[in-house]
Amino acid sequence: MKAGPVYQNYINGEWRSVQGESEKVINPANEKVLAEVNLSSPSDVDEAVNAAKRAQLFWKTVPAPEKGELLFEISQKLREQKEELSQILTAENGKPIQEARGEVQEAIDMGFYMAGEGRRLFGQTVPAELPNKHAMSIRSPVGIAGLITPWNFPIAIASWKMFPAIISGNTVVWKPAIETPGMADAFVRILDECGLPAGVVNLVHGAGETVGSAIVEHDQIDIVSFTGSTKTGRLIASKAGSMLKKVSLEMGGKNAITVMDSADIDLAVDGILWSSFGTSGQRCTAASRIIVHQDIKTELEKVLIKRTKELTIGDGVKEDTDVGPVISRQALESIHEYVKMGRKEGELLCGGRIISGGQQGKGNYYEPTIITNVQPSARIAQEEVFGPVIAIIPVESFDEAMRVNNDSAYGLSSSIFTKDANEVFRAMHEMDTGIVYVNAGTTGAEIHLPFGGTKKTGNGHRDSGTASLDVFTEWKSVYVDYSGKLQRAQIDNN
Ligand code: UN1
Repeated sequence: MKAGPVYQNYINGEWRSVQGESEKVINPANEKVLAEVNLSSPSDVDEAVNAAKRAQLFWKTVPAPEKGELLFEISQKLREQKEELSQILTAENGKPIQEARGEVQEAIDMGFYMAGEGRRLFGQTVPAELPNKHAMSIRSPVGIAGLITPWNFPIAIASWKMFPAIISGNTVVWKPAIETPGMADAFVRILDECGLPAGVVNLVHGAGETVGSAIVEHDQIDIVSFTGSTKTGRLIASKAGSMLKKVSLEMGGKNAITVMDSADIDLAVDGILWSSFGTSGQRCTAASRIIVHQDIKTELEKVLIKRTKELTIGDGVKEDTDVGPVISRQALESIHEYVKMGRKEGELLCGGRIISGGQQGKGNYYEPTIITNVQPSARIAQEEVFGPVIAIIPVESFDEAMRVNNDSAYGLSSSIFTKDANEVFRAMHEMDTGIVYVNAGTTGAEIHLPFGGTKKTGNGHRDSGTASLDVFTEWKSVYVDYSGKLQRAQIDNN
């Protein structure tokens, strides 16, 4: 059998293999080895940081519209290679090919969007308090950005961080997830082919505990942007906090879809299937709680069970697959443990089994699972499962639905299905998450709006949208006094 590729570091514009160990990259659909990845060491991270440091001196002086031209070319190249990139994504991550194409499209969109920002990067010009004085705010780069990104959206989330970082003059040390190094490799090859100057983006591979920590703890890294688990985010926050670094965190979710009594039931079921079982529930935005008005609960459950059983589960390379595998054997087992616990906290309506029976080589498939009559405080309704599992929570009123929606440690995305206009506006204001959908599921954020959440989902920052420029820039206030005399602010100068 032909050996797969061995993914390397990319430091200062050169591909380098490192001395350390390698790890296998596994296709979750069939558990075959796709490739190997060279694990970097803290000294590789140090080299990457030094390369980024040198490159930043030059990169910050390149006019942003010129950087935008380059981003435009990169985005065009991503578009040309959309199909190849999508195939790599499905092989490594398992998501159905249609979804993989959607994810690559997000990266393309983010590239074009940030290319345009090269001609904006707005600050503000405001009146000064004193005569003959000009006051304005401008953006300047934070410096060296350490990006730590997850396997569930290995190119979209990377693009949400990478493009705003580089358009605004930062340079980057990127550690993608160990499960999806091929996607990162392909992305960086495109940056390289398009002529991104050496050192502007550097790629290292490895585990969070070693390579991730080396990035976070490096004193030359000025900002860390992380998407991943709340547990890891907490560690990063405390380390970065004690080093007084800027840190942007995007973490867990326990997102709910509320279905009110006026809702179009078929539409709500479409929304639930896509948001809960699409991507095998492995989105931060996935819906894992369904809050249902009791008057339509029986009807909704009937349609939902029927439609869930019709889903096609299998290898994501097939065009008609609705639900692919989950990322790993370990994930499969963790999901199953949650379902065992959930069955005690509610009533199983369908699913609940490891399809491959846990047999090695059969792929990591889990049945889409519905558990009903769950209390809002149950663990299955409070903890992130990150799999195709939903808990149905019955409610008696809109007010109760809002209370249950907000009864979560997390705050990423919420959705409501209703035909009542007052409920639409009330939900928009009362749902306490960073993203709210009306008559659509909890997934499907667009890249030109801020992406992120409240409470334990994040730390107040946002990915994508112009909000991401606030993460990767510092505000600088500039005062130009052209009066020819010393004017003292806040003091009577007459
Ligand atoms: C994620 O799950 O972390 O809104 C990202 C969505 C996608 C991105 C999800 N556009 O579901």
